[in-house]
Amino acid sequence: MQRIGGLRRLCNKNRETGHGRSEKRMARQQTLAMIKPDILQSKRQGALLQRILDEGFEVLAMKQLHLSQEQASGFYAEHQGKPFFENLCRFMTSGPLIVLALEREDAVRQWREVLGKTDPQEAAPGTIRQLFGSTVTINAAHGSDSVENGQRECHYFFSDLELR
Ligand code: IDP
Ligand code: MG
Repeated sequence: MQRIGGLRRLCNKNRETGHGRSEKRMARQQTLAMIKPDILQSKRQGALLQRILDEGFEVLAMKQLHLSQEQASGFYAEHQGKPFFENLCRFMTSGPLIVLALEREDAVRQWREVLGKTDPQEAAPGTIRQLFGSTVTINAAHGSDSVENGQRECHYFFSDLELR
């Protein structure tokens, strides 16, 4: 009993001070991914989901939806007024898409890296947008761009209960 108590205190101490193995661990994060309508239209959502799993992301929650104009423009509110906004919303409402709350260490940065740059022509070889994307608008998938936006965007589509 004594030893177990001592061990627990040591573990807690490491967590507080950042000493020991825990120091090197990145915090687990949640990020929102979307498999965009072009991929469902061409029946490649299975391949894209497999890539997500192969990259080590845990799927916390997932659902297929057909967004309304209101839902799409609400989700992309930060882009309202930009020249591509109308086209973006038209594309995102053109057919069903899949939203996924993903979790892993350093999830936001890792998922953006796997996704590649917004424009598939500029995305690095092997990234999702380079492999699956067509144009700067029709670019296969979405990823949150910060930890804060990851939380906000996951909660746009999922309840607290679904996100554990
Ligand atoms: P991101 O998806 O890489 O974060 P954002 O700048 O947040 O890129 O833009 C949101 C989405 O709007 C992009 O994924 C893409 O579908 C579309 N988009 C962004 N920039 C352009 C553009 O310059 N022309 C056309 N569509 C764009
Ligand atoms: Mg963005």
